[in-house]
Amino acid sequence: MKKYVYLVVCFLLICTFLNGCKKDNGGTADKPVTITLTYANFPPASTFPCVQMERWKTEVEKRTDGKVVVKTFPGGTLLDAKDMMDGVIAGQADIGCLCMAYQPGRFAVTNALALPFGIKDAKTGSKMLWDLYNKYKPAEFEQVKVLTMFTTAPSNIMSQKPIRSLADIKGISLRASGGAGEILQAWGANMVGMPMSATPEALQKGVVQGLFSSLEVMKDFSYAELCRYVTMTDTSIYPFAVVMNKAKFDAMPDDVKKVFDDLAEEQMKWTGDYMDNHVDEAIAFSKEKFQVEFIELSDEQKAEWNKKLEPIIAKWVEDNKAKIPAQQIVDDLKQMMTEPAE
Ligand code: DTR
Repeated sequence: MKKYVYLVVCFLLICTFLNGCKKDNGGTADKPVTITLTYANFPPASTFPCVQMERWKTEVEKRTDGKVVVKTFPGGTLLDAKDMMDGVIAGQADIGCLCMAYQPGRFAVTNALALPFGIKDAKTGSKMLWDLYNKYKPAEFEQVKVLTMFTTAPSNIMSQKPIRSLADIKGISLRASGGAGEILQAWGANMVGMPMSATPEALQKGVVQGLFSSLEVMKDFSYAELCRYVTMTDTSIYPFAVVMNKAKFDAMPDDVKKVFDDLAEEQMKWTGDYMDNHVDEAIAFSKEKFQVEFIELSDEQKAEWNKKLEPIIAKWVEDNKAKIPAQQIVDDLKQMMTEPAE
């Protein structure tokens, strides 16, 4: 009998020991503890926010020698577009990628990038956003660790009917978000606000007759099939941020923190480049596969369209100057536009 009691005690001790090892993610002396991080994203896996997420994951896993494993959740499977920031703060995901235009009031400083400055590409926009963030370190990011930021390429109008003039755009329902929406309104369109992830259904159901965004979506969401016309306006970029739960980041070992910090600016540049190249690919794809017509406005028309946008920046300064140094931000961005992106 004594022998059985002894065996049961031994068995229980072994179980307790093994269970303890499991809590350490299998860590042993020769194999260090693995840190598993969840990374939430709102659009489908093939789109640029998710492509940059997979690139970050690959780099982190490589540079930490497998010590960090990143589990990615595209398509809103862990957090949706508008829940991203709060979900990361609450720890529902360790990391999240958010489009700041979807919460314009919350990210007042960084959303200044969406004003119609005429920023020429994602490479330039991403660098400007990163520099602006680092200069002002806005309070809205105090509760998180910012892992990187980047922007889209400039927005253009994708539509089911040709838009060749301000008369053509009048009253057409076009989808946009945040600052870009005000631009559409200034041109006379009926702006319908919603995140990109809700747009395919809205287009299919005829709720909108087009959208205003960077053109890589013509390929990534197959909008080229539904929108056979693009009016080139090259206005307004959308700023994005990748944020991490602060407590989770603070608990990381120093060498892992360094890998994340070293990657921040590099990831911003990588994404800007990827976006610009991918826009070119999407234009070629749209012309070849769906014979999409790309409509160029004449110089007089461009002047006429741009004139409509003139009040927008001044109004933004007026609306925001009590909360943030709005005029200084506008002056900074105008200055940054003149500097090379490299
Ligand atoms: N233009 C913004 C942001 C955006 C551009 N490309 C994508 C792809 C997937 C999600 C968001 C975006 C927008 O229209 O929402």
